This record gives sequence, C-alpha cells and structure tokens, in this order.
Amino acid sequence: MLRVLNYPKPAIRQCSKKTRTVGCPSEAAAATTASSSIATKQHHRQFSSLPHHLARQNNGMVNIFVKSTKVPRPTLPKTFNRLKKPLKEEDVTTQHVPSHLSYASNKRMPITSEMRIVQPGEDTPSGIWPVFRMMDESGNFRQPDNARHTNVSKIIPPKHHDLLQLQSALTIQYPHFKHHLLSSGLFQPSKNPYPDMPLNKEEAEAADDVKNTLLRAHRQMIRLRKMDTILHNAQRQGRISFYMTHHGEEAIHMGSASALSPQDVIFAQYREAGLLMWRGFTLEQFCNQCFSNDHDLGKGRQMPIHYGCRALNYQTVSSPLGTQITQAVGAAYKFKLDAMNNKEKEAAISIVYFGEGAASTIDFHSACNFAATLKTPMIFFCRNNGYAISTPVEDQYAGDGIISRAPGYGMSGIRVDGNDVFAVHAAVAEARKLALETSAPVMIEAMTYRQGHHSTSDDSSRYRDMDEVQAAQDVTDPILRMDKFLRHYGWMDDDAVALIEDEERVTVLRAMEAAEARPGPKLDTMFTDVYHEKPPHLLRQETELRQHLKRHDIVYH
Ligand SMILES: Cc1ncc(C[n+]2csc(CCOP(=O)(O)OP(=O)(O)O)c2C)c(N)n1
Ligand SMILES: [Mg+2]
Repeated sequence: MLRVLNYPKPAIRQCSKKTRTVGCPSEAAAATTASSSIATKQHHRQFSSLPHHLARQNNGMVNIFVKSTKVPRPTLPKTFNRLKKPLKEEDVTTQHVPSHLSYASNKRMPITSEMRIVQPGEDTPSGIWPVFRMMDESGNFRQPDNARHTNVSKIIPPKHHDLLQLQSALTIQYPHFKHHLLSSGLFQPSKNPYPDMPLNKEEAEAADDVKNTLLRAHRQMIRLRKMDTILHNAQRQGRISFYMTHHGEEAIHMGSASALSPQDVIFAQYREAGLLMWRGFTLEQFCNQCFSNDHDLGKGRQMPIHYGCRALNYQTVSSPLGTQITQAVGAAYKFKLDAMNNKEKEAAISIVYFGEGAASTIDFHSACNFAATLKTPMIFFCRNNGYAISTPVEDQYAGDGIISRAPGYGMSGIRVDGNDVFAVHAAVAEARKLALETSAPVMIEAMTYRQGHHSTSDDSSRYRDMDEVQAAQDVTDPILRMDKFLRHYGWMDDDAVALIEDEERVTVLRAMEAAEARPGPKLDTMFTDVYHEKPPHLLRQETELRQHLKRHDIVYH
C-alpha cells in the first residue's frame, strides 16, 4: 500500500479532452485525437494523419477514467514566485517538510536530505534506513530543516560526464545546497549563483546547459511513457507478443543513466529501457526489437523488451531473474584486473539493476558475496517497486527492504527516493565515484512504485487496490514531480507539455509503424552466430525446417 502522508491530494492535471485515462491504456485512443490538443495549426496538419485503427481496440484493458475538472494552474508557493527575489531564511523554514514516507506494506521510512553512503565499518542507521530525497512531491527541493545533516562534501562530479547530463546542475549547485538551492540563482543559465566561488570555463558552460539538460530528462521521461503506453496497446491489439511498461520508474532511469559514464557497462533486469533511451537507443530500435524485424539487433531471437546494445554498453536482457547480477560482478572484476595490470583504460564500473523480487534469488546472494569479497567496482541498483508480479513486499522479506542487507555483506549502501530524479542522480554519481575510489561495490535501493501491470500477461487489479495505483499516479509520480519542478522555474507550462506529449506520441507511432512494416529476419539467421561451423544436428534441423515450409507452402524469405 503506497501512501504519502501529510500531503493534500493534488489537483488532477489539466487535459484538453473530457476525460483522461489513468494508467497505460489511454494513449492509443488518445493518438487519434492528438491533433485536437495541439497548440498550433502547423501541428494540426502534421498530426492529422494519425492511424485511426489504434483507437478502435482497447481489448481487455483496465481503464480508469477520471473526470477532468478544469483546475486553475496551481499558485506557486510564496517562496518560489518564479524565484525573482532571493529567499529569506524565514521563507524557507516555514515550508512544510514531511519527515516520513509511507511505502509499500505501510512501512514508514524517515526521509533525509543527507547524502550519505554508509560504508563498511561505519554506524548503520538505527531502525529503518532513511530515504535520501532532494525534491518533494511538490517539485520543491528539500528544505534546510534537516539540511544541517547534509554532508555535501561527498558530492563531487565524476570526471567522465559529458555536459548534456544533470550532473552540472547537481555538482555546481549542490555544494551550496542549504543556502542556494532555493535561491534565485538555482539552475539559472549563464549565471553564477555563488559569487564567492567563481566558475571556471568548463563549469560555466555546464551551467549554461543545465536548463536544457533538465528539459531533456523531462522529455525523455515522457517519451518513455508514451512508448510504453503505445507498445502496451500494440500487444493488446495482437501486433506484438509481449510488453512490459515502466510507468512510475522513469526517474530511476533518467536519474541514474545521466550519472554514469558511457564506458560503464549496464546489466539490466527488464524494466530499465529508459537507460538505453538516455544512451541513445532510438525509438526505431526499440520498436524493431519489439516487432522482431530484420533490423532488430537481436535478430528476432528474443521476446520483446529483451533489448541489448553492444555499442551502448548495455548487456542483453535475459528473462531468468538474477542472472544479470552475477554477470555484472564478473564484468566489474574484469575492470579491476585491468586496472591492477596497469592497462591504459578509462576507469569504468559495472552497474546492475534488479527488482526487489530478484533480490530473493540465490544469484543475488552469490553476487553480493563475491563482489564484496573480491571488491569489485560496481553498483548494485535495486528498484524496490513494491511487487514481484503479484507478490507484495510484505510477502517477500521480513527485514528492512534490500538495503539493510548491504552491511551484512560488507558493502556500502544508500536508500534513495526512486521517484526523485535528482536524488537518484546524486546517489548514483556519488556511488560511482566511491566504487572507483575504493574499488568496491556500492548498493543503492531506490524506493518507487510499479504503476502498471507486471507485464501484458498480468492483470494487477486482481491483487491490488486500484486506489493505491491512483495515489501513485496523482501524488508520487516522478514525471509529475519533475513537471512541477520545471513549472516553478517557468520552464514548463500547459502548452509546452501538450506539445511535447503530442510530439512524442506521434514519433513513437511513426517508429512503430515503420518497424511493423519491415520483414522478419532472414531464415538463415536462425542457425548462425553460435557455431563457427554449423554442426551436424543444426544442419539437420535446418533441412527439416526448410522441408516443412515447402510441404506447407509457406514462403519465408
Ligand atoms: C529465476 C526466475 N524465477 C522466477 C521468474 C518469474 N518472474 C519473472 S518476473 C518476476 C518478478 C520479479 O520482480 P522484481 O524483481 O521485483 O521486478 P519487477 O517486475 O517488480 O520490476 C518473476 C517471479 C523468472 N523469470 N526467473
Ligand atoms: Mg518489484
């Protein structure tokens, strides 16, 4: 059960249609009417040719329709007021800051703005591990009421980031978190908010990029959601065989991907497509994989969503849970050996993503124990989204989530709010640095919520209260939070959001149609790649297949 205490229920987002659908199924239907919500005539022309068949079918979907009450744009808290004036200390401290987050199974977790990775030998938190968070549901940054606990000195930019990443915002601004994060200089392009600390050229350029970077993260989160919704519906229409959405976990993807170096190798479970998206995997590539066509990098050999991309250092997803965790340790060990052998190599880590459910596999234990003992430079990133298919967390473990296991293995660890893109980014950036400095693993547990069904093979209304889902969509949703943050700075408004949503929706639809139109991989590819020379049993199978196709007059190119 996910509940956020002490927050008034926020207004439902404005929508130009009479209803909006909560959850994934709405987009296919919305696609046909995209043009009506587009601000300009030019866009009307551009989008009016959308495929209408997408709207017709919505078989078997659980739709929750919410009346769109026309709500006025929320008044910004006095302290923000577009931040024209610097804040006074009393403005800052009068803001309400919740101290706890109620998470799945009604566990209440203390919130902290202390960016502290607990290292082996240090005191572990007494009681429940706190959740590190920088931004609240309102899109406001954490206030200084507990910033006195903030140990900002640990946040140092990794050296290998490019400028198109969030780190500039966090690393330039965050050292002055307490005094300046809410000041008029926050994230303002071309402005040094810290006159006492002049920016060098590189930092100044990075600061210029902050706004664009944040907007990019926001757009990519929306893109991922559109892709999910549309491909989910495509499965319902029988056009692809399977799909899994990431609804509610987008901040984990963009926050962590932006804190990594491209050299870092990613081992994903299956609900992490946003990382690949951030690294440059195109919508066409996602769709090619889901449609198993001849441009699919995996040559149509995997179920949809089992992406992989060697060029982007993203290992191919495999279905058996936990396998990627041990493999990530092996990759990190290789990095360690390379460094020990003084090879001229860019320092890199491996990072493995897994659900809290996968943390119940034996592979998780083996991997943690090996990694801590061998001291492999890597990050264990747990997405704790409350469920392993239909099993809620209270039926999965009796301890304090997954992070409390880290000290037992002799591993560093931190728990973060997985719906806060900034906190995730900061934690991963810091964990990466620590992993490289100490040549040892770090565990991160990101608290989030799986808003969608487990997969297209699942109907979660059978085992969870839909109010719980609604609360996640209305209150804790990571995109909503980012949206509010951007609006505070005047960087986003209703028109801009509508435009982005329409553009992304149409782009996904076009990519999907193009992928669908392509032929499947050549038949030969079924029998290649594994052996240098085809062994007799494969040759026999190939012959049998061809005879079978001939017998039944099946033409397969
Ligand atoms: C070894 C193994 N056991 C069981 C399964 C079936 N299975 C697939 S996904 C899943 C739940 C995983 O939950 P979690 O790790 O929390 O990830 P989430 O789906 O919540 O993102 C299970 C049990 C599997 N694929 N592999
Ligand atoms: Mg889970």
